[in-house]
Amino acid sequence: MHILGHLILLGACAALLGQLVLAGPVRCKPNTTGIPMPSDFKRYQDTYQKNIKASLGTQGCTSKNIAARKSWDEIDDATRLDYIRAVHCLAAKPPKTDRSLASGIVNRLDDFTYIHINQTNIIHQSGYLLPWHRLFLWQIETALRDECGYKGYLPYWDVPRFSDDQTKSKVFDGSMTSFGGDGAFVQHALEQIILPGLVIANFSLPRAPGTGGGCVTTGPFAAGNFSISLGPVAKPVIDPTDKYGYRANPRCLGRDFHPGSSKGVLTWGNATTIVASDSIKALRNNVEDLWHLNSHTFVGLEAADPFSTPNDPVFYLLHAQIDRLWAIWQGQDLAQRTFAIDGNRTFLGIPLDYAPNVPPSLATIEDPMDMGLGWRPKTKEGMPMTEGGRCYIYE
Ligand SMILES: [Cu+2]
Repeated sequence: MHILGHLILLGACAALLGQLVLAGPVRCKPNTTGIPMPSDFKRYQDTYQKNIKASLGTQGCTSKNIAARKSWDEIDDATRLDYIRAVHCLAAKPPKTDRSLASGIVNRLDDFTYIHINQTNIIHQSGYLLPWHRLFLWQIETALRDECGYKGYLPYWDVPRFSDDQTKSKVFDGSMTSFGGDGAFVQHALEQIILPGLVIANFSLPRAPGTGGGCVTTGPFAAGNFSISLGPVAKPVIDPTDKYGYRANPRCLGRDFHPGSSKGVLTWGNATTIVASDSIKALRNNVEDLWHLNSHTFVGLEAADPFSTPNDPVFYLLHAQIDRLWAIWQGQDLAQRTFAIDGNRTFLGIPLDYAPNVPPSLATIEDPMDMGLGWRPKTKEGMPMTEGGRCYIYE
């Protein structure tokens, strides 16, 4: 896989050099593509970056060691290939989770998918959404670097830049330096998928058919290059003997792009509304209503299963974009906003049928969160970007 990748990198740069001999100065760097960032969003981003930089130096995070998380479209092919190589490396490593918890766990990536499934009804449509996923992203970034030698930091999918057509992004252009494209087209209809675990029986969400529905056929995560095991969990019919999809179910990675969830929806306008939110309540509602669900729905199928969604490796770039929006919002006023929390302790405040001791009341920053493998940090540990081992800025 990585040998092929290097050949493609050399090929792409050589082709570029060949053209440039005729056409102008040599540049093996990607260009800024897509819909340009509007000046109002840029103002919020500039303020965030300025305030973060001004806050550095007291907690071991300095202007010298701060990590820059960049757009997948703005990093170079060597970094993209290194990231993809490291994801495959985690997929080839044994898991750390006790398999008696979920017999379908086969590799190190499944440790992440497992705890996400296990915590889904607590960490979505709740007060923990943003801090839990912030620590989750940091954990995979650390695993990619420390266990698989990835040299860069977690990239983000610059969703609003490509809201008109996400296949124009290097994230989804189908090349070996992307996450591949859509799934193969399979005729399918709208379904209601049931979310298990909530005391409201058969609580379901609609899932509209998109332009794919089958296996990803291009790129490094296409069928044959990559497989997944846990889930799916949210389905039209739940199997009571395997309610959370913990049994092995080896299969290809499927997608079902839904352009209607992106075009006119995942726009710079809505991104600006999110970072301009005037309270934590507005921020959380805007993130959930304008962005979070829609970005999962755009990718579709495995990525749109609220439980086992990390099965799609693009999950981490999708959530880095959400983490970036929260970071920019926090960065407008770090003193007032870093530890702001809003929301319940469970999905929409609905009690859970398996955890009667998790009260559906309001979440606090002192509440512990379960990150898996025995790590139970307080919610407030998942909030600053430059403390407690976290040290990063979105560029
Ligand atoms: Cu999630």
